[in-house]
Amino acid sequence: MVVIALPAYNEAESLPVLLAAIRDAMTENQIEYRVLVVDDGSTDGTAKVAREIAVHMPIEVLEHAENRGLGETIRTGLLRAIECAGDRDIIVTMDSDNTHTPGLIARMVRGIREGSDVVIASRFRPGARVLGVPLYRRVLSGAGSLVFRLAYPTSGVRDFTCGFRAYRAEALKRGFARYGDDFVAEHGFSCMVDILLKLHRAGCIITEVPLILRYDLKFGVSKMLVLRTIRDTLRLLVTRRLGLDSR
Ligand SMILES: Nc1nc2c(ncn2[C@@H]2O[C@H](COP(=O)(O)OP(=O)(O)O)[C@@H](O)[C@H]2O)c(=O)[nH]1
Ligand SMILES: [Mg+2]
Repeated sequence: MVVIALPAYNEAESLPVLLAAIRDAMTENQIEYRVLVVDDGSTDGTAKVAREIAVHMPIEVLEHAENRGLGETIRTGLLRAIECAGDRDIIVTMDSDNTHTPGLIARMVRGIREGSDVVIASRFRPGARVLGVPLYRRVLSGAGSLVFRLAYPTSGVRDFTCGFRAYRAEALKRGFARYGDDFVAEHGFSCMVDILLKLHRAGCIITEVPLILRYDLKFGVSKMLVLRTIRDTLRLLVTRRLGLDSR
């Protein structure tokens, strides 16, 4: 089974489109699945929309009473996902803004079955395409990739920050067993790097498949706080690189 955890903050508009695309992709590929929508204190009825669609689809809705940020939302989703998942199952995270194509999940699942513990949908592999992303964001993610590849060479990884990933459930279970809630210690968008560096340290095999990022189909504006994400990510990089955290 594949458990798809969707962090969602004010995504009432995009969820119906994304969830229908997930259902189609899973049906086409005959993949047994369930979706966990984690509503992070949205004010636009995100949870209500998700519950309505749950009548037709295997969806569970989790709710934070108030907005707590992407890190805690990912943590809530992953913790629930490892509860539902057996060791052989696969846990996928993706953005809820309709920019990540669920059709790629089948390939990511195959990557796990072929021996990876983590498969990243990557903007930096041959065949990847990035549509509709503003230039400054492309420069930023390119620079992020370069800095991490130089400072923290991680076999198989070029895209450290993308939110679209598949994990072997057993690898995430080991991560939470080792670090507890601190497995996802970062509160903001830097949580994606945080998780990856910890899984790498735990000896996970990480590979990538090319992503076609459809930012041109995005509903609403980006919720990433650019300066805060740069600051958090650099701090994380320096702390890890200098070994200031012992784990
Ligand atoms: N839980 C939570 N999720 C958020 C928050 N901000 C953004 N998200 C979600 O994180 C994902 C990434 O945000 P998005 O706006 O797509 O960022 P971008 O793709 O980098 O421009 C989406 O699924 C959002 O709904 C937040 O404050 N809390
Ligand atoms: Mg997005």
